[in-house]
Amino acid sequence: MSKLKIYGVATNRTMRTIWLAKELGLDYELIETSSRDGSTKTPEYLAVNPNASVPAIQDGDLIIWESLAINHYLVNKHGGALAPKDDAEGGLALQWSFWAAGNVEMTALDILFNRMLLPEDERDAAVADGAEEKLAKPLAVLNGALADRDYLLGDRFTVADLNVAAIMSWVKMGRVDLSAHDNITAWLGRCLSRPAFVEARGG
Ligand SMILES: N[C@@H](CCC(=O)N[C@@H](CS)C(=O)NCC(=O)O)C(=O)O
Repeated sequence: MSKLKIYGVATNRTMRTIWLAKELGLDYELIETSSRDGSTKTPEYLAVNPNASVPAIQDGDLIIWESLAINHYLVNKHGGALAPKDDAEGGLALQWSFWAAGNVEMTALDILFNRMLLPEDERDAAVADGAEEKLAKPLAVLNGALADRDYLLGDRFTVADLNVAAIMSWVKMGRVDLSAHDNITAWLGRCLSRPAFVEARGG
């Protein structure tokens, strides 16, 4: 069986899949692919992911794109402590992944772009501040969910934590004020201090 191929670069959403692959101890090949050098738009890559975005994986004959779905596939395939142990955990893990993608990700990106990523003269502080206000509700939901537990599904780190924490790392990077959310701060600290995350980010 050929090695798992991960298309992307560690500085974008591909990091989520690299983080998981490292957590699972998978042997993989990172095929550097990025919109920055046009490699997401080659006919070869479009045959892998017609969205011209990363990450994508090829596992044998199977190709999957969408970072969070890739992570659910890999963890379900390889099992271990990060994998849901039954259907209930599987449902809850999906719930948290969809929740983070739908309620946090794009808002966090608005903040990140307008506070850090855009050239300074193109940043709009009002857009970033408005986005931060929009995050108040989902952050309260996440903080509440973590009130009586160390991790989203209970007492162990799972793919649900990995997917949500990867998105929440953008919130932290965007200097969103988390001072009213002690449970999130403690949980994010636990997740982002994991050696596999530190390694995936390049140390
Ligand atoms: N929902 C997709 C989003 C993929 C995505 O937008 N990836 C970015 C990198 S973080 C990308 O490849 N952008 C290139 C482009 O859209 O041209 C996922 O989670 O995988």
